[in-house]
Amino acid sequence: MMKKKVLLMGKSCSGKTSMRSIIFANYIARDTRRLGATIDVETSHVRFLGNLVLNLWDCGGQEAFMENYFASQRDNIFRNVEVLIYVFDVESREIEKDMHYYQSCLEAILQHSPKAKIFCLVHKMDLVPEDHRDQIFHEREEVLKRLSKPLDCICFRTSIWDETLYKAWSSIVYKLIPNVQQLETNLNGFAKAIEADEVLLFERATFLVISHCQLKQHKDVHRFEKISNIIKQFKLSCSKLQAQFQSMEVRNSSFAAFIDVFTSNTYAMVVMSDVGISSAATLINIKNARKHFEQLERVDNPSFVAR
Ligand SMILES: Nc1nc2c(ncn2[C@@H]2O[C@H](COP(=O)(O)OP(=O)(O)OP(=O)(O)O)[C@@H](O)[C@H]2O)c(=O)[nH]1
Ligand SMILES: [Mg+2]
Repeated sequence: MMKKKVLLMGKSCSGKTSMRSIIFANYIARDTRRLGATIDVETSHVRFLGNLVLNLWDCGGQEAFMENYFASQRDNIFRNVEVLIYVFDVESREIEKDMHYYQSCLEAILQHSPKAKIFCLVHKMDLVPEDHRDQIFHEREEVLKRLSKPLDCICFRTSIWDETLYKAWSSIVYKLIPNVQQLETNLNGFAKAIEADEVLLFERATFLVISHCQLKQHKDVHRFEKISNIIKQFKLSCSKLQAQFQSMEVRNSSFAAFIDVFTSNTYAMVVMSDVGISSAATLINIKNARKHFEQLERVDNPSFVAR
């Protein structure tokens, strides 16, 4: 078992518990309005891809708690951190104070976990008019990158009301999967063998994209996170009817797309533009690849343990 500590920080009401609940606890966006403020730190373990366990530390952002994290709890909070996710409310009126806390956080990270990867989420972007979003995000990103030096930070714009949340979290967990390269190489081989345009692997519980391979260009660069979002919503609707989502096929005159249970921890999506290849053939190909990919995810696979 490989455990990775993920710190979720940012001021109170910035949306930390909301995003955690949507990605890892099957909440829908509307339900997050009922969440109360997090008291101190809420830790949870999320099993990801079977062998990887994400140890999420959702740190309540009220000032009294924050001050404590930097003082008496400093060691405990900032030790052994693999990833820091800092959430900023884009509509915050106290930007200077937010930045001050962010920098205190970075100082503590630099001291206790200098190798941690840092992600900043400029969150609640739905509250900004659409034609201002690019500009505001780029301004914030520039400031954050400058303030983060000598550490590097990767910034995302997010909102719980659209697929941007999935894009950010997919990119974050992607950096945590030990053998992602090997998965991708194998996926590539698989896609070529079955003549697919594109193959994606989704983590089973969260429906985050953890690996993909693209053999043909596609113009929609947001298609992965859109699918994550749509299928997750669909899965939730199924479970309300006590039904379990298993597989799906969409077919028209120009493509066929299949989503199917793959390994014990993943779903696969296969997109084919040669519609002459029958569904049964593709489904058998997916089935036949299962065993091989199952092997790649095993904890005793040397490349899984290596990194
Ligand atoms: N408009 C909008 N509201 C959001 C978004 N994300 C979260 N919220 C709302 O923000 C409020 C506060 O969210 P929480 O997730 O409890 O905030 P928190 O960061 O965990 O706060 P603390 O636990 O006090 O640190 C809730 O009412 C959410 O519905 C978003 O992307 N857009
Ligand atoms: Mg909270």
